Parts: sequence; structure tokens; C-alpha cells
Amino acid sequence: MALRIRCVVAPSRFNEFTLMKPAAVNPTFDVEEIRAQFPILKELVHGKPLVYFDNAATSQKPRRVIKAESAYYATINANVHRGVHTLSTKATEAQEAARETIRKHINARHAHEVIFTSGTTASLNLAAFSLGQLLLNKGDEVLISGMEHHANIVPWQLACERHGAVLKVIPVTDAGELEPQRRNDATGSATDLFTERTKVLAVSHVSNTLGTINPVKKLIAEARKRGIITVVDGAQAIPHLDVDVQDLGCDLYAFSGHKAYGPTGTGVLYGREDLLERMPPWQGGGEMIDTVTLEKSTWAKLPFKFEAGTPHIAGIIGLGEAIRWMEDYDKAAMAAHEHMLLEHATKELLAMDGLRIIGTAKEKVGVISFVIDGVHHYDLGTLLDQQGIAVRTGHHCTQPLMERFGVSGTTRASFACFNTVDEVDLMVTATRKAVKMLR
Ligand code: 7TS
Repeated sequence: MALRIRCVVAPSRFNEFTLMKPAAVNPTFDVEEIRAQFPILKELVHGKPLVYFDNAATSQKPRRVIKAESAYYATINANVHRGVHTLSTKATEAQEAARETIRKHINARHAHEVIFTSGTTASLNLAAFSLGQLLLNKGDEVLISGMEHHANIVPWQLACERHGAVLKVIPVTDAGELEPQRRNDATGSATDLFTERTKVLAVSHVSNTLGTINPVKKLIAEARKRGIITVVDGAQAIPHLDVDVQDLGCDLYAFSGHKAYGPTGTGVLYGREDLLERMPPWQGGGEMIDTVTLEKSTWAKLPFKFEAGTPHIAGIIGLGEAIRWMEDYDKAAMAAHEHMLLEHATKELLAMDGLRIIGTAKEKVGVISFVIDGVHHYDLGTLLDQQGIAVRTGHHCTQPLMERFGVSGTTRASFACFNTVDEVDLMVTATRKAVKMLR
């Protein structure tokens, strides 16, 4: 099998570390072949094989990503865009190769539209701070949805407070879908939530708690007709869906690397060039300036205007490798596998007495949240852990959504491409056992 050159770094030992045979490009999807690439799946937890169903919080990493990150430290560790020395040049080239990989992956027009951040939270704080400065005045409105992660609520609350703007919320239906029109119970008529004062629409592409895939393309088209700037929280979309920012038509798109098989502490804010040019920086410091005098500074060109300080170079290189790793597989086959796990888990869990699934939208990724009568999610999560099964319990950083569904928290299983039907069955059996103990 031919070796693929994965970055443009001049030949060095860095390439020896990273030039591994790519996984066989896999038209049929062989889950065992995929599992073999994740060292952590060999770990035992409480003496049991690890079943990892907390991928929405952070996914596990294939060996290639771990190697790419450590190869940077072992062979080319230096700061980027700073030195004339060889290591700095190589580190810079490796980082910029990752930027180009990500550009292609999300189909951005230019590499400088890809800004590196520490994760979705940082990306959305950047967006809210900078757009607030640029756009928001007293009485203006920012429209979010009732299923947002706190990272797509709190930064907008802060921005609204700073500028006297108002936060409006798209309601969520009982099935966990967005209802962008406000229904008037008395007349049965529906009113648009977009108003003349709406300046920003900020919604998640996929809900981390419900798994709902939101019709963001349609919402963006509606917003654009009205000249509204659109921000998409893609944290849960990047690992599962093909994301094409030009096709979506969004202005800004945020995601984390660590939920998409990449290293922790990595993330991206994609932005349309003309908007990024107009947006003011959100953090000041090294690298983001063109000139500094003691009176005044001017800004570097994109993307550096938004990348103050030393980035997580090793992580960014690892993220590039994670994206290339995903691209070696047929994304549709991966998605079909995860969907099969979701359907199987849904069917098996619903057969349990007193179990309710929160989030029954027609379009979902492999995320399943549930509550069980008489069982606290925390107790269930603890007992599942005793069986080596990692799920997340609690409000999943979506407290308003919990309130909407009248629950204090849920148990959530979130699947990745390396999960199996047998693992789902283990979870269902362990859940049944736990319920017997807890009721
Ligand atoms: N937006 C969504 C939709 C998310 O799911 C998350 C993290 C974030 C933003 C924040 O991402 P971060 O990488 O900056 O932390 N979601 C979760 C989760 O569901 N469980 O733990 C973290």
C-alpha cells in the first residue's frame, strides 16, 4: 500500500514518526479493524473491559493521533511563526498543514478562515465578544435555541449585558426539535422569531444532550435573507456529519478537536473572510499584532489577528491527523454504523419498564439520553461504571433544556465509530441489573 505524505514538513524524523501506513480505506466498515487502532480500548475498568459511551464529552484517540502529537515533541518542538531556525520552520509548516487539512475538510474557501482555539467554548466566546463589539446595540436581539450547550448561551448573555441587547430563544418541541416560529395558542397562528432587531442567530448543528440534528441550513437561509449573522455550534456535528461551511452558508462555525478523535485543548472557529476582517480581536498579545507602540497597536492579518499567544501546536498537529484519519474512512459508513447502534439501543432501552428517552427527533446522531422512574441518573452512572461502562450523567451543560423537559438530569450514552452492538447489549443488561438494585 502506498504511503501518503501527511504534511509538508521537510523530511526529518518527524516524518518517520508520522508516516505510518494509513488504515485500509474501508468501504465495508470493519469495526474490529477500527477498534484495534484505539489503545485505550484495551484498558480494564474495575476489572472489566472498558465500554466507552461518553464520546460527546470527549472521544477516544486513535494511535495515529497520539503518535503525531508526540512526534512533534520528540522531533520538531519549537514555537511557530517566530524563529528563523529549522525547528521553528518545521513546527510552523506542520501546524499550517493541519490548518489546510481542516480547511479542506469543512470546505472553507481559504486557510486563513480557519482560526485555532482551545475548543468550542473558546470559539463561541470569541464569536460573542467580537460580534458583540461589532454589531450589538441597545435593544438589538440575539437569537439562540432552547437546546444550546451553556457554551452557546452564557457568552451571548455576557455580550447582551455588555451592549444592552436582548437574548431570544427558539423553543424546543416535546420530541426535541426546534420550533423557530412562536405559536399563539389563542389563534393558532405562528409568528417568526426573527425580528427587525435580530442581529445574530447562534444555534447548535447537533444537540449534545438530545442528539437532534437541527435544520441549520434552512435556518441560516432564513437568517441571511434578513441580513442576520449566523453562528453554528458544530461541536457534536464534526465527528458525525459531513460539514461543508459554504454549502451551509454560515458566517461562523465552531467546533472542538477532542470530540472528533483529536487532542484535548484544540478547537476551531471558521469564519467567512469578509466578516473576520471586520470583527475586532478578542484577546491581545503576541502574534496577533502588526505593530505596537505604547499608544496604539494595529492587527496582524487573518488568521493571526485572532490567535494571540502560543497555540497548542502539538494538539493542532494531532487534530490535523485526526481529521485525516477520519477521512480515510467512508463517513457515510461510519454514520450508518453509529445509527445502527442508536436504533438498537433505542429499541432495547425502550423495552424497559419506566424508561423514557429524552430526545426523539426524526434526525439524530448516535446520542441517547434517558431517565428511569425511581432511579437517579447519578446512581445509575455509578453502577454502570462498576461494570466498566462509561456514560455521562447530569444536565450535560444544558440546564435550560433539562428544565424544558422537567428533569434534573439524564443518563446519556454517546456513540463513536468504534462502539459495537455487544457493548450496547452490555449497557442494557447492566442497566436492568442496576434498576433492580436501585428500586
Ligand atoms: N457545544 C456543544 C454542543 C457541546 O457538546 C460542547 C461540549 C461544547 C459546546 C463545549 O465544548 P468544549 O470542547 O469547549 O468543552 N459538550 C460536552 C458534553 O456533552 N459533555 O461534556 C462536554
